[in-house]
Amino acid sequence: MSNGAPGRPGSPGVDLNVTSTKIVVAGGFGVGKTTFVGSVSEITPLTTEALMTQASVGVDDLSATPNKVTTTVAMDFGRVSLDKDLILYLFGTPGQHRFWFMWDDLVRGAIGAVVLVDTRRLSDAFAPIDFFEDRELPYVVGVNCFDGKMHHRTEEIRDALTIDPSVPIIPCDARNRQSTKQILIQLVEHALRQPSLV
Ligand SMILES: Nc1nc2c(ncn2[C@@H]2O[C@H](COP(=O)(O)OP(=O)(O)OP(=O)(O)O)[C@@H](O)[C@H]2O)c(=O)[nH]1
Ligand SMILES: [Mg+2]
Repeated sequence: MSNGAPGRPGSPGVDLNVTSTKIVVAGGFGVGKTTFVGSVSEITPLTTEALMTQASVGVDDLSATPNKVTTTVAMDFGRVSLDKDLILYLFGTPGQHRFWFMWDDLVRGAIGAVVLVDTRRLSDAFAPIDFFEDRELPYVVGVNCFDGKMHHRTEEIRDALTIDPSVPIIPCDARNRQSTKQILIQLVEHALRQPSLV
């Protein structure tokens, strides 16, 4: 983790006890990444949404999210203070496969990731989980409960996606700040348990 306090050490207003770090919010198309960053960020999030057009018909599956009219074409960015001396900078990935080439740049320097999954489309989670497994970046799985329902139990999700028992799988509502903040707290705790960060 790096000290993210702006300005020179000793400058007025600079708190050297403040630590800032980078977190990635990833997952398949339309699982709620932009919603997650927007609900938890204490600054107006930076978004890069583009309108979905006719060109995406047959390419992007909107059956689970029929009200979705935009998609992220580069990244989401937000900030959240977990407590008075820990600031997280959140980077949300684009979900469409054609933009996945950006993921490697987006994860550079991150201490961990939230992988959001939608239990109605569990198979979409394989590729994002593989991505973080391959790079050995700590991650937690956030199960975004669309319509308040989890279509599979936590242990069924773990089995289906062959997720290691040490990886937290946490139900959430991406629209709810308390819920998304809890996931970030669990991610930081999970990342701190990794031998490479101790
Ligand atoms: N009912 C419900 N709708 C949600 C929830 N989270 C997101 N949505 C809706 O689902 C749609 C997709 O949300 P986004 O946040 O754009 O998803 P995304 O993962 O950023 O999508 P891409 O960037 O296109 O991959 C939007 O219409 C949201 O309003 C949720 O927890 N419950
Ligand atoms: Mg998005």
